[in-house]
Amino acid sequence: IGLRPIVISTWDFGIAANQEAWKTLVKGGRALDAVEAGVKIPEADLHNHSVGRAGYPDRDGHVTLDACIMDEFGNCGAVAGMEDIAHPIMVARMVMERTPHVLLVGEGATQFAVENGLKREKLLTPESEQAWHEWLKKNGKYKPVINTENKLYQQNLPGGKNNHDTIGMLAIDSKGNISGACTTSGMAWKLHGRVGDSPIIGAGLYVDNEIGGATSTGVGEEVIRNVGSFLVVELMRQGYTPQDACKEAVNRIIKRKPQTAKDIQVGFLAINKKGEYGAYAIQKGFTFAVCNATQQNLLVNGPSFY
Ligand code: SD4
Repeated sequence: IGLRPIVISTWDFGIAANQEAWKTLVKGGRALDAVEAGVKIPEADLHNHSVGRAGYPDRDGHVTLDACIMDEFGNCGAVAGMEDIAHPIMVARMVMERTPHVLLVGEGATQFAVENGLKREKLLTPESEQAWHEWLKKNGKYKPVINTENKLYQQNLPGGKNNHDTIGMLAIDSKGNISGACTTSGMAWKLHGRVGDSPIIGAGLYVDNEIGGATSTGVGEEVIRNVGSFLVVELMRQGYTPQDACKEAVNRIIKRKPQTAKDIQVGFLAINKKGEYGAYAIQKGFTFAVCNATQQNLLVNGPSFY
């Protein structure tokens, strides 16, 4: 704790993502480049059905991707409900650096990505399509399930031990600058057009280079309602430790909707300027990965309310 550079990210697929980010950080590179490179690993992973390519589709069979990125200057970019582009985090960064805008959605985001050199391609894999057909046969109604992508992953890939969900990543580089990235295919079987917290600056991700950064995973609606990641950073500004800030943000969600909160998962992950980190979730089972000069693949079980 307290060591910089450092990179942390949500869930156990964060270990591999952190190691990729570390390659940039250890060379003295910028945190922004590190988080972009890091989250591209789960975006490309075909075994991962909740981020990027091979993500589970929405109710109507469309794979729609959400991502955002934020740097040490407060620059930010995002895409939401984007189809047919394998690396939404790259597009989010292009929105940040090449347009006067923050958020592009749907076909406009895809067009912008293509104009900027990315390939339009099919992201729905036969495996994900089959899982969708099975879901349609079974119930065909959308209802959030705690750590849902994780359970679906394990059902669909026997022997798969990993948790798989949205990846949120926060890094501090050797200059002490902070950046963050967040990318997801959103809740599996969501309504077409539904956008969660992950591409919303302040909800799924927030960075303030003076204070720290925060990111979230779980049912995005509850995170948006409470402007979760912004709240966590503001609490750290008031002196909360990263873990206490995450805990207070989770408590707000529970207090506002206790009946809903019982049945859903939301987890926050945060880091402060000193490189201290912490997390807190509504339900058990929220893990996060830490990588710095002394430990490359630490996996921590986040504390939880229940
Ligand atoms: C969303 N927060 O779209 C994301 C997805 C997620 O567990 O993290 N699911 O709401």
